[in-house]
Amino acid sequence: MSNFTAPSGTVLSPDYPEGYGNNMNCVWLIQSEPGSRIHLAFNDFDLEAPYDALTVKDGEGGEVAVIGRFSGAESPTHLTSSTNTLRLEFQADHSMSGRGFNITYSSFGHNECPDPGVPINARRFGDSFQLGGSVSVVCEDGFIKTQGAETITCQLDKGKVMWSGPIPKCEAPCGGHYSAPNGVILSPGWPGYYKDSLSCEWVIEAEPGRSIKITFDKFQTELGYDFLELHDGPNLLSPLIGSFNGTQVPQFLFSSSNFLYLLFTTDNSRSNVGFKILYESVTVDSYSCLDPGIPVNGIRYGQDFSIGSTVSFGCDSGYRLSHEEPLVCEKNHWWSHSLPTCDGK
Ligand SMILES: [Ca+2]
Ligand SMILES: [Ca+2]
Repeated sequence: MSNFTAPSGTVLSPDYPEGYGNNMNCVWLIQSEPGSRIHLAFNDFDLEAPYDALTVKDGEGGEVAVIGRFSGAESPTHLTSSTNTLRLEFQADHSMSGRGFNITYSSFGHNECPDPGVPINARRFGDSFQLGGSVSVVCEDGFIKTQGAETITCQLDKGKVMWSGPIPKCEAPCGGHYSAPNGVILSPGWPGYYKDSLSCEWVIEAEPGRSIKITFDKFQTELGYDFLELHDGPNLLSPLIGSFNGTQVPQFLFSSSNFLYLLFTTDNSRSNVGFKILYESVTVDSYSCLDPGIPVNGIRYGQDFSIGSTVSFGCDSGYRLSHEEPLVCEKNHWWSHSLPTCDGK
């Protein structure tokens, strides 16, 4: 049994995150100042379901309430006690283990709310956690709020001081319709790995008469199984610009119209970091094509992008061009072919 009496700290399962042992029976007792309460934030949680479990008990002596029993990957993100004593009991059976858990606790006063921390992928404004205080959370570019309101207020609710709603959470969405002049599209789960069996659609819309420029800031998917398709128009029926997987993407791409459609599909196993794509609405020059870009691990011959001109490409040693045809800037301001890639030999 371990005792914690500091105002804040971290509780880790044995050997976290390598996996705990078998036949475990561990107890952590957290005690804060009389009159204060304790807040738990579950940063990571993975136990063998349903055989290994963590039970959280609130109180001491004769008045102990079980406020949660958790197994598998199912844990709340936050938990708050009503008393100044929390008891965490962890039991593991005779075989198999998960990653374990990483929980941080902090104590807070009678007339305050627990420190909500700074949610990941977000910025927090305000640091008054006292009764009547409020904090706001704004998601970083590319993320949307999937839980909680933008502003939470520390208030009295049924005799208990608590936040007016759940602590906001910002996540990268699976799809959406974007019409800002510029922005970011992230694979769901970013900056972590994306999930299996996804089918996410994004539509980027610029003002009529403008084009959309896409820049690949980061791209890595499971080679041969997880694809990002780009179509030159508003939907799946629009002409295909390219279907990308692995790490081979052009530096950037342009739409010929004011719409761009993106479809990300993943199969049922193995994932990767995914992608970070920047988009911006640009004006097309009426006498030329847009910069076609340069393949990763390659070079371009030719700087003239006016209608009728030609550019060609080469690759660094060890790489081979996916196609040899030069690109010709056609009358519709669109290159005759897609940008070749340089593939490892
Ligand atoms: Ca087990
Ligand atoms: Ca996959």
